[in-house]
Amino acid sequence: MSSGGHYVGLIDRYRARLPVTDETRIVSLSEGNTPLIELQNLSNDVARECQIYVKFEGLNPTGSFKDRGMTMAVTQALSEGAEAIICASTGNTSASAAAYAARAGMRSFVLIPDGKIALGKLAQAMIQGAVVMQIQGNFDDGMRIVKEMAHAAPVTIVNSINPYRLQGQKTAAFEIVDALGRAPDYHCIPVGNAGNISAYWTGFSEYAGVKPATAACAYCDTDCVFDFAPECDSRPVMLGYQAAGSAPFIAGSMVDDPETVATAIRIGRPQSWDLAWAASRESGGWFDSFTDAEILATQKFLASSEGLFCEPASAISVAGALADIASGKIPAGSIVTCTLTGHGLKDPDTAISQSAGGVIKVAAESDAVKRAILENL
Ligand code: AN7
Repeated sequence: MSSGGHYVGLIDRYRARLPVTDETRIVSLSEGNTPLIELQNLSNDVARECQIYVKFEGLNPTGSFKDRGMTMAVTQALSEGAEAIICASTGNTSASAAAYAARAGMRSFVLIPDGKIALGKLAQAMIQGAVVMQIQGNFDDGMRIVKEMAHAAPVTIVNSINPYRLQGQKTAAFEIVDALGRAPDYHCIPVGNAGNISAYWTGFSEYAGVKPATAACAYCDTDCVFDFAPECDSRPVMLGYQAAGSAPFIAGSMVDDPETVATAIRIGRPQSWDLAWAASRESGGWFDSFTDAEILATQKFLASSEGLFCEPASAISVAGALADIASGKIPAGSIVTCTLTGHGLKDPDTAISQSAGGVIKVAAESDAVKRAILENL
């Protein structure tokens, strides 16, 4: 499929840096090319300190960043002749896998945790024709079983342990540098299974012409990044944020019973543990955690002050940026980018439950509506 100037997805846009050839049949929904939006309505103190931009990944075709990895993983699976894909998921991976499988004419199997999945994500997987298996366990249980299926059934795993996922996801870092004309000083990102922070580090490193010490490269272990002139001369410090009840990177070890309102990142045994630590160490970054109350307050702030409705897990990147600017860990004058990984519409229940009083019952009469307007101006 050739673009002829019309945007047809991230593989087409960055094909020289991705593991495809001219013959590859690309499975795409025109994902990527998401906006980088500067926050405008922060309190004066914070606003004076830094420029903060959000990469709104909720505007991908299935409403999350997972589409970047899925276009690459399903394209590869199809080129290898796979007939079916499988993943464990807290929700977004399943929604994306189901969509790209439908696009490719493949079967998809998804394992989701018992309860604790946002309604929108479940709806997506179901209507897009996935075989949805709700297991009596959490994401980590699902991940263990999916890995066992690699040898037990004819299915290709499309969780981020599939290196093609990270190759697709690294393009978000390219887009940020392309949009800013330089690398940010700090990049803030939610961490669950830890694939995305690893992919961003790969992307930022590749664009700076530096091979990361621990590379997440699907198709070679050579110095291929040096085939390109660098696009920028620095890499950001990588800051990974977790929910307090699901924070293995803060604990320094795996967590058995992860809990958080941010169900997307309710993960205790991240698969990309080593890659994420490498990204953090190499970049001089850190991990931190935030409570559910802090996560929800930031989600509400972004929606009500900036018009940016992201899901709870995504808001943690901005919670982290604001806290680290306030404490001085991120110095004044920095350019800070935050990934908003998923759209708020994914999880309407959580949004509604924290907006109590947001709906006023009014009689179907002009006077009553006028009174309500004047009382609420
Ligand atoms: C909105 O869908 O793991 O650290 O199974 O949906 O790369 O895992 C989702 C993860 C952040 C964490 N924000 O990214 C899944 C799944 C949102 C997410 C993350 C997820 P990783």
